[in-house]
Amino acid sequence: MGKNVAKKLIESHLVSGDTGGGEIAVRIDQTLTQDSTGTMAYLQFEAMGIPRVRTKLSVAYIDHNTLQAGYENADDHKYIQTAAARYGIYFSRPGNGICHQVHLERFGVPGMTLLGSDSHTPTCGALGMLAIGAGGLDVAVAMGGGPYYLNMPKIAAVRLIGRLRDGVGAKDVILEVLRRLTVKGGIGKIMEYTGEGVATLSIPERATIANMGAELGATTSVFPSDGVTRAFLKAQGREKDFTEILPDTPAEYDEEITIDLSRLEPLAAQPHSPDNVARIKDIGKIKVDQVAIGSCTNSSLLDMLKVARILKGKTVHPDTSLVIAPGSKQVLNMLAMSGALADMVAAGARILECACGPCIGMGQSPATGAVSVRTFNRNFYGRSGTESAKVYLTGPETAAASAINGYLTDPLDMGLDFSDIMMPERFLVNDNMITPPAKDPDKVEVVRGPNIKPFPQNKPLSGRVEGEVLLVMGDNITTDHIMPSNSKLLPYRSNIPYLSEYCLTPIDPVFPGRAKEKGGGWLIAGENYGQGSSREHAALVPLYLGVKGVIAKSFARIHMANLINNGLLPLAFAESADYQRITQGDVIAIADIQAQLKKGGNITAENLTKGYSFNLKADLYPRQRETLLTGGLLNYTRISQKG
Ligand code: MIC
Ligand code: SF4
Repeated sequence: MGKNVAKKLIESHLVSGDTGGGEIAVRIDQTLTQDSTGTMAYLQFEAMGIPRVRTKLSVAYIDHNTLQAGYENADDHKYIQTAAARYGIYFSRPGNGICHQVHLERFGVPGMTLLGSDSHTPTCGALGMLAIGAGGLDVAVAMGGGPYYLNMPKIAAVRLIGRLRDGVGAKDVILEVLRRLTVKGGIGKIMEYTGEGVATLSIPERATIANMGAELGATTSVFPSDGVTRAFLKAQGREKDFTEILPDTPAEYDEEITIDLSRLEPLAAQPHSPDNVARIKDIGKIKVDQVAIGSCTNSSLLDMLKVARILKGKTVHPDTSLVIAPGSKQVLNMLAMSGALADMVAAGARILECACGPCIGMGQSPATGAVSVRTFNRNFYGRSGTESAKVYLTGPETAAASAINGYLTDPLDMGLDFSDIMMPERFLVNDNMITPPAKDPDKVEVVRGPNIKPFPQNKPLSGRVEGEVLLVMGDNITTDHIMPSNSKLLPYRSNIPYLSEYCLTPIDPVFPGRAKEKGGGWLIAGENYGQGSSREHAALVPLYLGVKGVIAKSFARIHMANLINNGLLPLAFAESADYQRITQGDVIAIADIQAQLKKGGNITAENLTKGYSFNLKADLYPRQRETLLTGGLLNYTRISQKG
């Protein structure tokens, strides 16, 4: 059996380890950051003392914190802009678009690796890249030329057959995968799309699917780089970046599912999880108060042209608000030139700037108890900024049709014909909002506004680790629970003391006060703790509050790495029944952590309050154990650099 695409990409970048399994390290060609994680990533890069990035290309995007309700966001933008100029990084100015959409259009290169401080970085897997989301510190290390360490994933094939019908889109493909596999189904895996159906999907459609692989918990998703990829790059004026990367025939996969595109129907993820998927038909004609179209999942030109077609000559329902955020300046500019933007405006759509916007709660919070239909990728509880809102995730066709009718509408009932909506032969290429790094970096002063506070750093781990259980949580806790993000909190991503006042408050409003009063302690959780965003703040803020570690049934990949990188213990129950025995307030102690971590294998912990001991799995590689013992990745990197 031959090799699949994912294995080819990994092998061509392998620095250490073995693709048969275990920990591997890959060389990183490109990095991306956005502004809500970027400030911290550049502060960490600066703390490493490296004068200039050592990647082939690094790009800093401004797309998340664009609601400038005070000086804070603008100060962060200035810091990132000046740091980018000084350290050799391209700077995508606010207004230029959402990082993943712009990177796909202007920078992604088949065959290369990309590490981004955002969980949806896998979007560029659509181009045949190995694109992985990580915490800011991992990205900082990659900018400094260090490899990225990960557990060798299993490669799961998603075999596509048939062709999508008009009205059924790429979003329905990934919602179907989520329906079958759930938000835990991709953990430890790369999802590789293969089969004859792949050739029927354009690059933006592939990008929608790769993007939302993040919601499966997958390490990344990849598509082959084929004739469709070449045509897309050519239309972007970048044909020279094309290399063909196909799976061998036949290629070997660890597992496989098949999806018949021609049989898919319009789907929606119902509140409050991306895997709570049902057919639009089965959910029924519920009243829709708000429709939001955009985000890194569904904001391409093709998506927008379909939306404009549905809106043309109609008026948005009087009881429904429709907002549209095109994904990039290129998309918006082309919509304007084609007249499609005029159709949207005429129908009553409220056009937002090319940014994440409502996807991360930056404005457009729905009314109390409202139903909001969004083309986004996450509908976690409270993420829209309105806790009582019910958010449904759909494709753009369903969203636009529902905005017109005022109720959830199956686009198949609209008799749509998109046969004339095609990928353009040439996109409008105008990179005037991308600033190259300074030629004379020594002359650039990095500007730090008053909102930029030092970040907490851990100390080496030793002796006895003891503390109270501060909170016991259930399964699938998201980083939006641990460190909520909304228009009020996003401006403080470089101010950990301020953010700490909101840590875990969606679960327990008095958590921060208790953590401080007890002088820190332990967090207890069920399966898949820390799913969702790559935000390192979900580790930095607990660290600031004195949390020593998290004991869970299992962890989401990026969050587990963020805990280790910041010197917080991620330990798993050896017996899941032990989870039931722990209650808030119990005192848990681990004797001689250094010796226990060094010896490998299970760690023994004691519940001093209830008087029993129990085993914890430390599923960690030697490098991760060392990182924890030195108090996190920054200390570890400094020591290994000296070393
Ligand atoms: C998200 O979609 O949750 C974000 C905001 O893009 C995050 C990054 C962040 O928290 O800053 C992500 O997905 O990594
Ligand atoms: Fe931005 Fe939303 Fe995409 Fe995150 S998921 S990068 S907030 S558009």
